[in-house]
Amino acid sequence: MHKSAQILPLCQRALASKTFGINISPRLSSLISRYRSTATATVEDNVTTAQTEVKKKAEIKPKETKSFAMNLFRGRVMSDEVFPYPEVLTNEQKEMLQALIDPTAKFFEEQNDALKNDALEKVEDHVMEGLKALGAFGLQVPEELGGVGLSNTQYARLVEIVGSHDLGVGITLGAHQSIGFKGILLFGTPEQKAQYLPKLASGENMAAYCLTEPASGSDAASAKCRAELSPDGKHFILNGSKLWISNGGLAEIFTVFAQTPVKDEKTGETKDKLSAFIVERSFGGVSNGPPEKKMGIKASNTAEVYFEDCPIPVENVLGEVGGGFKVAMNVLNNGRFGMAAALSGTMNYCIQKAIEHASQRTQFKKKLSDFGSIQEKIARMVMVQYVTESMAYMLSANMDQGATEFQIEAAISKVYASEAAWFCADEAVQILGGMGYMRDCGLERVVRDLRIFRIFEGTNEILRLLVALTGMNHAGEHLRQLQKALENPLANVGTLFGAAGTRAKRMAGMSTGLSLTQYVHKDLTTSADQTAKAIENFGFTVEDLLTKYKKNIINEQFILNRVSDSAIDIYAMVCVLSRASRSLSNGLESAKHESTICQVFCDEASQKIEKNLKLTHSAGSLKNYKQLAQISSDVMENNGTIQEHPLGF
Ligand code: MYA
Repeated sequence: MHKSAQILPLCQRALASKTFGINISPRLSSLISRYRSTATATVEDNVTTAQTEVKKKAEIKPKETKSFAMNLFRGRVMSDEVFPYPEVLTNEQKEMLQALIDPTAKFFEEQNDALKNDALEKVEDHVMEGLKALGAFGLQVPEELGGVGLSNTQYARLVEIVGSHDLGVGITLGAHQSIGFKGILLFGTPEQKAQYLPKLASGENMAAYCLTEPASGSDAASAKCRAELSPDGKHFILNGSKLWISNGGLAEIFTVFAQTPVKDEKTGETKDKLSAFIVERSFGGVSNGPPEKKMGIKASNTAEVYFEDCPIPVENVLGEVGGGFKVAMNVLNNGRFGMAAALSGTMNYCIQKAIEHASQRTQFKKKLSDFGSIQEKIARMVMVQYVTESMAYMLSANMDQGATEFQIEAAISKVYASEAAWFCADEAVQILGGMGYMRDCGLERVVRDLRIFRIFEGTNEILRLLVALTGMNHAGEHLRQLQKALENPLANVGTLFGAAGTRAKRMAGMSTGLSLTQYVHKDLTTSADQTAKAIENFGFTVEDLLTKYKKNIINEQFILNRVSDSAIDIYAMVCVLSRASRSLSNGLESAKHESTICQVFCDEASQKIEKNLKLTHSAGSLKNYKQLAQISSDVMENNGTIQEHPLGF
């Protein structure tokens, strides 16, 4: 019998069981009641306040997306963006990139002195001029507007070089083009682009991205800066201040986010909403504080920026009035691959330092590289660098191919890269020992420079929540659709067939049949199976969590962090599986090495995922989370640690 013929009666019987009390198996009954409770509860939570609105919402079909990460939260594999590992550069683009790589690397080797920039707390003037001459300030600006016209993938390859030499210079360049004027590239009108991009591309004008404020960091939407329309309707008058702005003391052009009163056409009510503006320093009323004294990336300028009755012509609204939050988020989403690429270069630098030392230094009559402890460190550094590189170029390729929903992948790449780079730098210092701790070695600066990467462009804590909640919201919408479909099973055979079949198999302890082997090289079959099992397990865990916590899942940060870590590891597994498979299939010289990295990484990651997913629901871990929260609140209440000193006084 065809499978659909079996499943549909099951669903009908299930519905009948609720309505007419027909006996069905306990397994199936539990299956259906869980469908019902999930979806019903999600809808019912809102019904009390706005019944009709919610009904309307439930009727809206949830979005289908090609994003691998979004689909992961439904326990599904959407292979389009991840298998095979994308190759997006045309021959012409490759040639152009190859022509740029050597001069860029040579420039950094011969002209730039990272330690000197760090000591001076600025990028040396001749370096800035040299970078301008190289076109480094307008890498992604279209050629007709004076830029180099690079794709995201080409840009990634060049910032990787910057990241391997000097993160202070990287932030100066990145704050300018990865986020500073990215809004103009993404949302600017043709007039705004023509007016601003040429001088930004040449480096004549520097740009800065102004989102963070003294009282608004992670909670970006709570910004206090305000822009009110002038009585003649020609200008917005901007007031307020922005904090820790990279290039804040150097920029002429600022992308500024400020609250503006916006009238809701339906209700007639006026509310404050963020709007994005292109602000020129020359408009007047713009000033900045002194350069901040920082732990690292000292060569980059960071300053407070003040706006006092700054008149912004209405033509300088970026996107729509009230649409600033969307602009802000999209700029950040679009910039994060650059950070992953730059940090992949930094990791290469750290690995190089570590292996040079480990191959030369002899202790106990053996080279350091012959000791297992050092071998493990080097191998792990190499693995996380490989993962980061694979993620960065997967993401940049997806963006070049026109992907629009990559916010989870972008957040994952930023989190993974910043933590992997921190690990690499720390291990490199450990391998070099006392020498690594000395300033002249270079690693000391890198460690200081890297610390900020887990904090800015979205803290890793906020991005972990973004990953988990964006994915779970997507999965939740589909669960709601299932509830609707169950109310009219005959008209929704397709929806019910897939979902009920998967769930029923799971309830029976069977695999849902999810497989990745068709996408990977045969040498990586075990890794593919481990990844498929992790995806299946992940999807079921997400569904269980949504069923249990419903919309209150947003308050369960201990659990969301484990969900997010699992999503990060699964995406990492898929990136390396895909890339190593391509290398094997193409017969690359490095294929065997990549395959080994892939196998170890997938094996360890699959164990970590299994553990993390258990930690989302096991009684012991839930108890621990409560106790951890208790410990924290006790200490907060006491305004310090509580225990008596071991000496008793
Ligand atoms: S720049 C400052 C960095 N600051 C941040 O990153 C702020 C972090 N905060 C946030 O991102 C948001 O406030 C969060 C949302 C995420 C907390 N993509 O109700 P909501 C949608 C698309 O969740 P909130 C710096 O550090 C969401 O779906 N959409 O909002 C300089 C919802 O839509 P809808 C998104 O609770 C560093 C709506 O928005 C996203 O208020 C310098 C509301 O969502 C998203 N991401 O908070 C670095 N998020 O209403 C230099 C939310 O339709 C660069 N939404 O359901 C270096 C580069 C490397 C070097 C390069 C070398 C050349």
